[in-house]
Amino acid sequence: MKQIDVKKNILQTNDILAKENKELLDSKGIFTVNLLGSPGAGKTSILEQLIKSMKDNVKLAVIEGDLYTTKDAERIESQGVEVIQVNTGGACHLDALMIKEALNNLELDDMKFLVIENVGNLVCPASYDLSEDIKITVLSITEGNDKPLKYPSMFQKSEVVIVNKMDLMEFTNFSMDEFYRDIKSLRNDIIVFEVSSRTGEGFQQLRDYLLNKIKEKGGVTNA
Ligand SMILES: Nc1nc2c(ncn2[C@@H]2O[C@H](COP(=O)(O)OP(=O)(O)O)[C@@H](O)[C@H]2O)c(=O)[nH]1
Ligand SMILES: [Mg+2]
Repeated sequence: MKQIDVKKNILQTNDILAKENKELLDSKGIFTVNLLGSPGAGKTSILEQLIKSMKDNVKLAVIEGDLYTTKDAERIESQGVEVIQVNTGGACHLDALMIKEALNNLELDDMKFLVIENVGNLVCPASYDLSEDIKITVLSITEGNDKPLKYPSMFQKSEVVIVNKMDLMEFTNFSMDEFYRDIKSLRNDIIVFEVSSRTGEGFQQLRDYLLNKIKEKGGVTNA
């Protein structure tokens, strides 16, 4: 009996396309982030804060992944930043082919920073390389302490985790001690930023970290 491992084939094809995208992005010196997290964790809100404080320093663009709507892309566009909406038609993640098509529609010259907001989901997007330099997962404290250990793959693959909604700490039973213990057990070298996209707390450090990464990749910033 012949058996075909569809998942393996799909992932291999994805990796080939992701490599091609990466070569293009590297040749242009574009630092690329794959932004991950549950629906409602605050991915778009974090992007809005970052764009506000970075768009004068560096030419950036956003690829917005969503099941059906253009709501997030409209939020980004209203800040005057180039954005491409990718609707997955119900699929739970973006893939490298979608990114390839988005890149064909973006003005890449002079661009130095690209953020891909993935579909809100803590499981499927972790398996798909989108040609990013780093993965950043957003965890809001209202989601509870159990999420990193329940969804380990996404956190293990992320260079950075942003703990969002710190302004709501007094209304939750979230424990930062427990969070650090769990997250370090999954990935000891993970970098953590504690922020609130409501108050702006913690964004200076996150912005400095990203600007540094953009500079390392060759992007000129006037920050
Ligand atoms: N209190 C509070 N609410 C937040 C914060 N960040 C996002 N939100 C709210 O959480 C909801 C989901 O945010 P959104 O950015 O759309 O999440 P996404 O689905 O991950 O992109 C919205 O109602 C935001 O206003 C935060 O730091 N504090
Ligand atoms: Mg969003």
